[in-house]
Amino acid sequence: MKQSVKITMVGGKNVGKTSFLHGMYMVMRRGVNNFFLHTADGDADNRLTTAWEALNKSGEERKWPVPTSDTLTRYEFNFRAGLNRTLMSFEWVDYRGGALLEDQHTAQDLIEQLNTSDCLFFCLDGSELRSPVRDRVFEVDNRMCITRAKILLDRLARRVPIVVLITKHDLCRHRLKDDLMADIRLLFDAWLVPGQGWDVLICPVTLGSDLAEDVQGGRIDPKNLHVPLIYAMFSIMVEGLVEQKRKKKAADDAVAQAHQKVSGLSGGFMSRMFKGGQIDAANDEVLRMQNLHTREERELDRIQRDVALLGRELTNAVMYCDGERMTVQTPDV
Ligand SMILES: Nc1nc2c(ncn2[C@@H]2O[C@H](COP(=O)(O)OP(=O)(O)OP(=O)(O)O)[C@@H](O)[C@H]2O)c(=O)[nH]1
Ligand SMILES: [Mg+2]
Repeated sequence: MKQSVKITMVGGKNVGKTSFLHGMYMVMRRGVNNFFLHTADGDADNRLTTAWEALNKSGEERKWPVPTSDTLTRYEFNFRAGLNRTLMSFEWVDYRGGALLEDQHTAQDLIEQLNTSDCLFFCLDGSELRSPVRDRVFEVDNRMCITRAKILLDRLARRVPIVVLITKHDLCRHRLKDDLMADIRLLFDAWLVPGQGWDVLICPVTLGSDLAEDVQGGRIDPKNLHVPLIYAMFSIMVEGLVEQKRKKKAADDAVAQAHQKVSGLSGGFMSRMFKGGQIDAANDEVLRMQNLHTREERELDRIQRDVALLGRELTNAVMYCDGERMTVQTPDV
């Protein structure tokens, strides 16, 4: 299974990408149900922590992130089960808002970036969903760069899981869930229809429900910030699980073949006399294959267990797998 992956976050300007990252880091740094997010880079940890402290002040003292001005900001994180066991290391790339709209040169950079990503976060500003989008689809689409993102993603060499992050959900929390979902379908139809092969999580997040009324004074009280990352890790590990099942099957076959070779060689007394060396070598091969088999079986077991643990965190998540609504079935672990 991949041990090191890349997650890229894109969206329009000012939609709340950096604030989400800061909040997600702080929530997961403390840990959610024994999953943790840490960075080995002390400076990055300092920057993220300081930014979070500034955001947690109230009134004029509250400082929201400054708009991301570089083309992109990168972080290296370790996603852990328990404090010591790293499940996956990943690079997080926060793209400057509006990069989706820009010239060919930036677009080429972005395509290369997306092509090497294992999961994509697309941010939709919840303020756009304050009222039904039906009569404003083209404006919202343009402002949020939705069609642009769809075109870029369609050009990619492979399908990767997508998180549609509804940031600032506090601004549209007054609307019924079904009505919001109808708007999402209208905007993101291309990723939600069967036959296109996209796996999608739709996830509303907010840094605080009171922020809708007062963005400087409202209480910082993050909701759902860990769910998108858990989904990303879950999806990437499910892919790893399929690969590991294939490896385990290959190891099963190799053990069976090695056994066959031994029994082919050790027919009667005469063949045991003349083929003693070959029989020993074949027996060694059986042992080697059995050891390999044990390793692959243990690894499969480990991934299955981790996938089940991650899946438990997604039981309420709105997920689509190639256009079909999906729920996680979690066996006991
Ligand atoms: N109501 C509300 N406002 C938020 C929330 N998160 C962020 N904001 C507001 O959105 C603004 C922009 O947030 P950023 O995180 O800087 O957005 P961004 O997408 O990184 O912006 P660029 O880097 O300029 O593309 C902040 O200054 C806040 O005013 C939220 O959860 N609720
Ligand atoms: Mg930013």
